[in-house]
Amino acid sequence: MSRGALIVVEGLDKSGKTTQIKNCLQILRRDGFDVCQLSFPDRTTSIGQLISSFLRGETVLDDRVVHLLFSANRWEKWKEIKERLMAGTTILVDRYAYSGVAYTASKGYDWDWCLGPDKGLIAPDLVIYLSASSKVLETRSGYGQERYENQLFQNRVSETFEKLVTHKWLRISSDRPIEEVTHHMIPPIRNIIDSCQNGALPLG
Ligand code: T5A
Ligand code: NA
Repeated sequence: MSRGALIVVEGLDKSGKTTQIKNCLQILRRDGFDVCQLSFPDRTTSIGQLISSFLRGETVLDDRVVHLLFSANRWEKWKEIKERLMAGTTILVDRYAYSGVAYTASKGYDWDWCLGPDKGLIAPDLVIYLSASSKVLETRSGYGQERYENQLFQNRVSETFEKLVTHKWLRISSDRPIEEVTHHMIPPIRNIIDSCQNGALPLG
């Protein structure tokens, strides 16, 4: 039985991750691929609700507590992710451990400490980084409603993301029409699904 691919989409707030994953799912399903979506934070769990309330500014929590909650929120999906991949389903994930490091390290916390809690999570087969300047993103609808959505902090997060980007990441500019971004995402996603199905990539 061939496994599915774990594909992560990262980027600053309002870079279009949710929009792009929705479009990609639609196209891939139309073409017969077995694909599903997960998002982090997953606000539906009790841990996710704590995070959501913090992001909306309704709860005050120590930054380190929040960091650990974000990580716990991924760990509570670990088993489900593994089972779905093994069953052959490809998962498109809206943010993952990279966001965890990028946002907390941008507040000045120790890099290794930030990495620690997520160690052992399943490694993605592909990370797509949707890049755009914080100036562009600021104009997108809904911007500014949650805690980290201000240019000063987003610029710092952007610099921290740059430290996480490796040659294996695919950087796609999201400062262009939605359909154009989708058009650039589909071929590499198809390639990685193929590689996983023919066993070229072991589960990380
Ligand atoms: N966080 C997250 C941490 O601190 N640690 C962690 O471990 C994790 C996982 C919430 C916050 O939590 C932080 C990061 C975040 O600050 P979230 O729920 O993913 O994380 O919040 P956002 O990133 O803000 O997610 P959004 O859903 O709000 O933004 P998206 O998904 O990037 O953007 P999207 O697709 O909703 O688009 C936003 C708007 O822009 C338009 C869309 O139509 C929409 O109106 N748009 C475009 N407009 C023009 N051109 C394009 N190409 C466009 N693409 C989208
Ligand atoms: Na946000």
